[in-house]
Amino acid sequence: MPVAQAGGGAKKILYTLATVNRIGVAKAAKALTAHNTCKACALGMGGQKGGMTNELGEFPAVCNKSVQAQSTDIQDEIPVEVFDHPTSDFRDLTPRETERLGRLGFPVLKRKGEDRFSRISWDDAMAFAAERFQATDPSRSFFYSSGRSSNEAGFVLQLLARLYGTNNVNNCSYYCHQATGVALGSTIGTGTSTVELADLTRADLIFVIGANPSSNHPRFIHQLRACRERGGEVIVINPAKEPGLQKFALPKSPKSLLSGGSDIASLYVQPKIGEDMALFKGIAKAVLEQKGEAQDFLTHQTEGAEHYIAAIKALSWDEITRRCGVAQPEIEKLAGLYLASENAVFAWGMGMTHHLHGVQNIEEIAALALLRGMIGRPGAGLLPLRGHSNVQGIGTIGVKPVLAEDVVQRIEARFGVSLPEETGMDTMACMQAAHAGEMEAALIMGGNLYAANPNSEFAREALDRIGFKLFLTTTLNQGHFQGCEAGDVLILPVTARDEEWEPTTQESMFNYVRLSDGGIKRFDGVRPESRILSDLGQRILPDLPFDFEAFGRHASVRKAIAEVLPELDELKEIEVAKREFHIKGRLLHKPDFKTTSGKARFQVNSLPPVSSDRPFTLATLRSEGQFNSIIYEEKDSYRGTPHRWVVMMNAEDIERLGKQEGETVDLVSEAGRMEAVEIYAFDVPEGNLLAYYPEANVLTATEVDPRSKTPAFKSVKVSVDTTA
Ligand SMILES: Nc1nc2c(c(=O)[nH]1)N[C@H]1C(S)=C(S)[C@@H](COP(=O)(O)OP(=O)(O)OC[C@H]3O[C@@H](n4cnc5c(=O)[nH]c(N)nc54)[C@H](O)[C@@H]3O)O[C@H]1N2
Ligand SMILES: Nc1nc2c(c(=O)[nH]1)N[C@H]1C(S)=C(S)[C@@H](COP(=O)(O)OP(=O)(O)OC[C@H]3O[C@@H](n4cnc5c(=O)[nH]c(N)nc54)[C@H](O)[C@@H]3O)O[C@H]1N2
Ligand SMILES: [Mo]
Repeated sequence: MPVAQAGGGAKKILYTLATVNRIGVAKAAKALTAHNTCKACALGMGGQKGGMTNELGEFPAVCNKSVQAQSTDIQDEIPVEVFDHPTSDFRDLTPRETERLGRLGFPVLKRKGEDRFSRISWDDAMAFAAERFQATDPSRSFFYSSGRSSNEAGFVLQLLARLYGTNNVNNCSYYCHQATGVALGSTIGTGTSTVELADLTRADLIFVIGANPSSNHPRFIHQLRACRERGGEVIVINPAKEPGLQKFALPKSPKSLLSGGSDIASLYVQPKIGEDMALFKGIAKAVLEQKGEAQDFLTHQTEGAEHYIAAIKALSWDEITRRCGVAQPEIEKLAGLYLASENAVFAWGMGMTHHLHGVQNIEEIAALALLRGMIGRPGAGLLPLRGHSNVQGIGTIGVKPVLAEDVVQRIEARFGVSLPEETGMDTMACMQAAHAGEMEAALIMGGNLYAANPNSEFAREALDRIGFKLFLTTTLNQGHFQGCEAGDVLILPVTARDEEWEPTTQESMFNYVRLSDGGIKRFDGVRPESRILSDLGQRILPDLPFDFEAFGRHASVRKAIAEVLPELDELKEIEVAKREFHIKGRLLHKPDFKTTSGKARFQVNSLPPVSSDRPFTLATLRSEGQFNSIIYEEKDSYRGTPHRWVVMMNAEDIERLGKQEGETVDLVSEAGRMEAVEIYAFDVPEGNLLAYYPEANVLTATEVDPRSKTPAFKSVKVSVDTTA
């Protein structure tokens, strides 16, 4: 078993220094101190308070994730000679090498039947795109966005799609936090965090469930550390013993560096992958046995508590412990910490959403919080740890297949138009339709739909069957080259957030809207997404009662958003007032739930079915050196894995398979096979495996959670072939 090493600390400082050196100190300093929201996670750093400050105006330290994110943006332009190579040469590159080609500085087109991309002018590119969309039946098209684009670009994207004639509009949250939105809707009536950053400073207990913030939300670690320092507790629930969640060396704190790291988790509980629901029910059972429920709150502020409590009582300790693999005394210890807390915050990530029962997982978290009245007061509540820096904003402003009825009415009244009535499709439904040959055109704004998708072979085939793909991107990725043979593919280069010609806005995971100044000029040939979309709209929608070109200007877009979404009213003034704000009606400091009855609802769920198809359950996850499909470093400096082609496994399982660390095996699932992956011993429950995303998407399946339409990226049934 490898020795667990403290994350963060000296290594990170060295890494930051090395990255900054590579990209030039002056360039990096400008990128990091300008007033723009950080491009990495959704914690919401930066904005008007300055490059590296949070929403409380604190300036904690440089986050190396921000440096990483900037490092790809401030690369040089890709030389035009590179496009002399056929697309097959690009497919030979690793994701890291593809990203490291540089920034795309001009439009490139590859026509059906051709084997390479060539440079074309902006005018020809826009004319080509318009012609292709005009020749397509809108119901045979879809519009996808990742979560890095601005609110302004997102709003224009969805309006363009709907006026063109389709509701097939979606974003990466269908592969991310959609289960959260559904579960919070069914329990508390809103879909996002109930707490703001300031609430975290008042919490005396923070749960970190199915998330690895040491790599993915490093700034959140500061909050956890601060909670411990004031005597509070941090409970981690994660099958994998993540080194960075046990101890973390804060680069800012010399004391924590010298002593080898500060404690993060007070208690680290390791349920089996996919079996958290049993654990949550066990905690509730222990709370009830101690008569620790908030009776008054349950009676006056909630409904359905009696059914939930009856179901918990009916579930035996035997079944609970057998399913989750955590012993009763440990569950009782955990419940004891919960019972002792006055303000508990429940934070969670992809370990909760990436299952066929993702929605149920989160309904159980909500129930556990409601049981002790932990939602609807300051210092306590629910905190989904969001992914992309503006994924929440992209959803808020309507890049989703179904808009609320009142929003549709306001758009129709405001613009004098009528929107399509067919129900739009989620991301996987669009990919399935593409695979069935039913998609003629797709507009893909940011992201990497190939690498993000489960079952890579299916994804490649699906993308290849789309007649015309229009990509808007800053850098190239494998998603532009995998499945690019059969159709026409046009790639347009866009400005990064800090290069936008006009200010843009983003929404953090705390429902806080921030303003980014933009304005840095690095390349001549790139254009803002909103300009490209408004140009396209003007070309394909010449008969509108208004001029679509106005949507290339962000002040007009923000005015339109504020009129359509009254909770974003302050957006109208944000550029002038420079006043960032919380979206109305989201934070719950009082128990006024947004359900029809005004009460929070308990949902009763039975435990997920047990599948015995294959002996192992594999979770795919992120390493320290990546941002989703963008790979910065092959090794994982927290977990100690030397490269990405590894499977992390319990030491007993390695022995049982007659293998040793460092030897290789094949992983086999219904979807595919990962060959010759190196075994790496790791502290996970027996029968559980971990491997890195996106490489392991060769193994994941396209089946989705029926309620959130999210694939089970974290519970893949696999066999281990030792004969390879
Ligand atoms: N640097 C960096 N920052 C990022 C990203 C990045 O790639 N790099 N990605 C961004 C995005 S889009 C997102 S969505 C977030 C993702 O942030 P996280 O949610 O932290 O992402 P993952 O690494 O996929 O998985 C997190 C944890 O889930 C655990 N897990 C797996 N299965 C289970 C289970 O069944 N139960 C429980 N309790 N835990 C389980 C894994 O062991 C792992 O520690 O981060 C965002 N921030
Ligand atoms: N097996 C497995 N699969 C997963 C996951 C998992 O944990 N396991 N996680 C899922 C999750 S949570 C998510 S969110 C998805 C991620 O899905 P996506 O958001 O679709 O993918 P990313 O890898 O984040 O996209 C990176 C690309 O975005 C582009 N880009 C970067 N910055 C900008 C910009 O400013 N503007 C524009 N237009 N483009 C830009 C670049 O081309 C870059 O290569 O993957 C999902 N897939
Ligand atoms: Mo995500």
